[in-house]
Amino acid sequence: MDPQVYNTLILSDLHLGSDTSHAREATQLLKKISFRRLILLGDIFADLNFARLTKDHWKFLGYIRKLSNPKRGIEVVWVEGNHDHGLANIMSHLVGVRVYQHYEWDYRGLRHIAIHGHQFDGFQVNNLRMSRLGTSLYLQLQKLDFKSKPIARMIDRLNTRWLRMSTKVSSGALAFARHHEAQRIFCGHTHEATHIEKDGISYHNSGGWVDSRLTYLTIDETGVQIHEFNEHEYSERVDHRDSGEERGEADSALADLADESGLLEDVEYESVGR
Ligand SMILES: [Mn+2]
Repeated sequence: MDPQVYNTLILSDLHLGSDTSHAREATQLLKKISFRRLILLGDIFADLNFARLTKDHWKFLGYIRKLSNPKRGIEVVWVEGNHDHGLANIMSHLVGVRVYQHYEWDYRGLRHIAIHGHQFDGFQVNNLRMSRLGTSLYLQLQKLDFKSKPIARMIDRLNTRWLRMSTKVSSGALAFARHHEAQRIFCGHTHEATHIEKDGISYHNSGGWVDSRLTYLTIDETGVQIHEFNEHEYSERVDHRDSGEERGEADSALADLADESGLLEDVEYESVGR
């Protein structure tokens, strides 16, 4: 086991409920590495449809609940994303994690801010409903034949918009950090792990867990690092660990969460009516 204990681990954009969510790998990562603070930097959920959550998705949530047990001494923070909006508040009760719009902390004399990043993407803020519709359309398209030319062109256009968005988010975030006198700012939302330094402020994006690159950020005394999760590195160890007591605990947490999800369905209907 990696003896290193990171001060902070940041991951975002897991999109639980989407076919492309790598929840199993994300749980493997959380079990493998050690950290004092975990920041779930938004869009942990793809949408409000809990029926889409698979067993692996519930296991991830069960493990988050385990980590947030005060006995573990780990601070678990959930920062709302655009897909999480409203939902994160409900999940905080089920998973026992505090939810923030943006989270600020000091480490080694530097002010840090974690914010999902949709706040800097004009399209998302002004067209939240449109954006949700776009997401579900995109999820449907992923299941279709990409060789079909009109669809391939549409995906290309979406990707182009995504690239423009990435620049908007980084410049917006850097301005936000300057305004709040922070030296480091962390975002997700773009699904593109990246690092930019400008005028003494560093911007890091944690990428996501829905594409081919599964990425996360760590902070320790040596600085901020972007990592790429490599499944092969983990598979043997995880197979060995995924047995006995660990599994029993995860399953009972899962059963509890699944029980309570009946309640979540009612909340979902209520909020859709508004
Ligand atoms: Mn987002």
